[in-house]
Amino acid sequence: MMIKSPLQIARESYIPKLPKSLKGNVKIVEGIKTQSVADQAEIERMFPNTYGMPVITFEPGSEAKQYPAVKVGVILSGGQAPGGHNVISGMFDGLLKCNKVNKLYGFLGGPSGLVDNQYIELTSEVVDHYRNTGGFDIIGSGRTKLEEEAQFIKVIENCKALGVNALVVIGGDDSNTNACVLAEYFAQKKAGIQVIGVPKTIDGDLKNEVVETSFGFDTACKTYSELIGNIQRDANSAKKYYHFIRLMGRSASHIALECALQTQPNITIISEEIEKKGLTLDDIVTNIANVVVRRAENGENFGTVLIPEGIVEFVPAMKKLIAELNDLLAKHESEVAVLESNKDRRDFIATKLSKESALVFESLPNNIANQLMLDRDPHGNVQVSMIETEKMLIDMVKAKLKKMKKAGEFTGKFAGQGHFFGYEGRCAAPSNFDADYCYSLGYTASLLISEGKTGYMASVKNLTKPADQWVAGGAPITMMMNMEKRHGHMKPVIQKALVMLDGKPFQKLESCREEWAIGTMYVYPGPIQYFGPSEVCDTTTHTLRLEQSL
Ligand code: FBP
Repeated sequence: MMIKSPLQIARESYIPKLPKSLKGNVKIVEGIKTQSVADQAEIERMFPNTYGMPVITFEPGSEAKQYPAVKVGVILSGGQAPGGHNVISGMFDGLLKCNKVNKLYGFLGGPSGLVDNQYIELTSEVVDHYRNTGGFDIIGSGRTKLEEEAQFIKVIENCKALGVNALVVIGGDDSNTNACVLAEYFAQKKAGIQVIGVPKTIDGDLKNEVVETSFGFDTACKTYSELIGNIQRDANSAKKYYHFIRLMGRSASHIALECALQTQPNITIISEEIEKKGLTLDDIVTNIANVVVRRAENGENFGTVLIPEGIVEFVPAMKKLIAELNDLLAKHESEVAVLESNKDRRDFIATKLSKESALVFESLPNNIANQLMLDRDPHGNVQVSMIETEKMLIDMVKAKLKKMKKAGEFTGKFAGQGHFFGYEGRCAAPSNFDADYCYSLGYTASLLISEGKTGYMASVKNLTKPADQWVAGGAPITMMMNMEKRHGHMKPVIQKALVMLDGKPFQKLESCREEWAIGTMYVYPGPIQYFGPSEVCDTTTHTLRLEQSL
């Protein structure tokens, strides 16, 4: 039996807000033919059935439509993000609104559930317990990559046996890439199974002209910002520690940037800026040390430093090293697997690297070098959440300050505390924004299915406006794709959205940096509020508000 907290019970009766256009009869409006963001000829050749479709918008319609009955399967894919349960409840309600006999099945444990035929029927008895809650535990999630034809055939067999004629993949860029590949395969094979994607990820890196933000980013950033604010108040009270806080987000620094805008820490590292400026690790350490020295001159031997978890992939020499490691680890997988110790693995790999990368690799602390050699995830990504860069930077800053002290350039004190925030925010109860956004996305996905669409991602736009002015529709996933190297081979994938250095959110940070570094201008956002004034409960991220400000 599920034990519910008082807040969970109170949130069960929260009715998520829907865009006005989805509340009554709906008509579909199609835009012009689309193109992929890059590598158009190659993507068109690989996706002949799903390339070039138009963007779709749902607008209020005058007639009630008779939608055909459908049986829909849903999976949650990849890392948890607040609001996944609301996508499912929005789909469930939307499907029943389209046709009372529609059915929804949840495949268990992510994409592997589709292949292994593990599922449950999602009835109101199940769904109602999960409305407005965090987590993906209603059906679980996983990171299995569906890429072998044998897996696709199994999925078709399992769907046919259950009578499922549409699948919804709730996932990030890699999972939606999978959704696109599946949609194309099913279309080619005339399997009669539609595939719709939903943009999920706390990382905020699945966004483009048709997807304004991925769900979960809002709640996760608010959760981390609450914690950062608390730490800042502790730092400002005790006045004795520098807190180095690494934040999840994979390659992109959206989470670090958003949390910085919410909390105004002393230093915020943005990976994309490091790459653009070609900064070395030593440059980063020197910049931090200089702020420590200047704050010490004002008698302030404390502070906060935000570090995006993907930073190592952006320091040019490290980036080159990681690219070489990715290829080498894929090429020599079996040889590396039989080596017994980390030292053996490091020595073996060092001999295969280019001279330049071997030097960088050997200069790293052993634990960081070991972490860089860990298995890639099923999509070929370095598991940056396992690389403890906050500890590495504390050690390097400490060493630099020791030298500066000897040279008479630093007279203060330095004590570092490392933190890593990621898992703390991924299953938080969704903010009102994410509860509404996710429910609307799920509802939109059910309409896309009922309209017979495949290869589309549900999209809900105009998100800084009140929810009834949001604009719902769908965008062909192929329009988001380009070719990238994965596991040593060029593959079609959804292009990741990194922080734009000419974008308003970064420019805002840049304009405040000096003031926030030396002054102590902390903001303490406090916990997410669910009940109370709209400006406290419903406002979304600084990132979205700045991006959409005129
Ligand atoms: P998705 O890209 O699947 O949404 O996952 C996001 C994320 O939370 C990253 O921020 C983090 O690096 C990674 O998942 C951690 O993966 P895992 O859950 O496998 O530890």
